[in-house]
Amino acid sequence: MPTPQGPRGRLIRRMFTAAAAATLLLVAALSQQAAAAPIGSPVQSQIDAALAASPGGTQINENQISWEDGAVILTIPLPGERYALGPGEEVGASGTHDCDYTFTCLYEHEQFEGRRLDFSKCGVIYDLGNWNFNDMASSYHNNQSGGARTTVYNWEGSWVRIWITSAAPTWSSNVGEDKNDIADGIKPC
Ligand SMILES: [Ca+2]
Repeated sequence: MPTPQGPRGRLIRRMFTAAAAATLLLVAALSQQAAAAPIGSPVQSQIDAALAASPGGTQINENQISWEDGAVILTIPLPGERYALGPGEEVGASGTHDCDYTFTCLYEHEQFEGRRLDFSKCGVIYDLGNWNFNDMASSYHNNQSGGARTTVYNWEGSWVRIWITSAAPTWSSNVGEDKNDIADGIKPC
């Protein structure tokens, strides 16, 4: 979150205490997130928004979109569900790292909750902003074949690595406070 620049920024900094400024930043962050993925909005409207934001996708069922012939799949939790589950997927007892074999997945929230993005193509860095998923990833599951490792990046004018997974299969239910909600790019393998 950049600090306000210029005369208006200096005025703002004078006007508010550090605590008030922190609150403003939090509100701005929350409203930015709400704009990207309206909480509680119908699944189909989220699907429509994702299709519009990232052309070339195909809705493959009620709550999933596929791009690049299935190399990228977005799954949106169904109403009342904390987990993004595709057809036939079930929730484990205490959260579930449920990325399909040969894919590496990012989850919107810790404990593998919220929207899920699945990737399976090597050699490219995907911009998570294409799926309104920048600054959101909180947990992951790398379930690719052959011990592949996934690299995740923050955008700081260039791609800056924030984590690389262990050899698949591997997962994290919580990437940690310093890495939470900052990822902007992923190199699946
Ligand atoms: Ca970021």
